[in-house]
Amino acid sequence: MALLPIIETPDPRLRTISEPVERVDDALRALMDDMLATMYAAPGIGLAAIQVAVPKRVLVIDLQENDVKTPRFFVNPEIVWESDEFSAYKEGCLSVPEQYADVERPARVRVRYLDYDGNTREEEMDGLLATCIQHEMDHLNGVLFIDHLSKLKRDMLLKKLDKARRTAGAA
Ligand code: GNR
Ligand code: NI
Repeated sequence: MALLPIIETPDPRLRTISEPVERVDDALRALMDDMLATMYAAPGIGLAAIQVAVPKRVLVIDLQENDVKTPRFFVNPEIVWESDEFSAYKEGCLSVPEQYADVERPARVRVRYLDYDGNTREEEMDGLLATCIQHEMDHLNGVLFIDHLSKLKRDMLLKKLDKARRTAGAA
């Protein structure tokens, strides 16, 4: 297993539309294992392949509730249903480090995907899992959580990020 470098905004590769996976094979499973290790090390609760500069429709999630590891792997995920009801969650992103803002998304979604073994599955999700998979699926389409904010809020957040980076550089 290897830890992979996570790319950060404004890296233009984060704007890539990732390509569907043709088959779930050992090479793809090796990528998913490396993504999971990278996500745990970050630490984060989700990671899309494009965040490690691989433009494939693959993502990993582990909410680690009660400190219990429950890795989940999603290949070619599609939202087949979403609730009319929305919920807001304070989101962050490993590619927009240490910046947080409220984002509203459908509270529940039903997702079709291929699992670690390449089997088709469908699952309804709510709560943080629903928020997280929508955040990760946005990455597959080149979208970041800051794109859901008003221009004013986005610009303020990016300015704070810039300032944090400059402060870190001076230290
Ligand atoms: O670690 C992460 N935490 C998080 C918190 C709220 C909503 C979404 C996330 S995903 C993020 C990791 C990440 O950047 N995934 O793309
Ligand atoms: Ni993210």
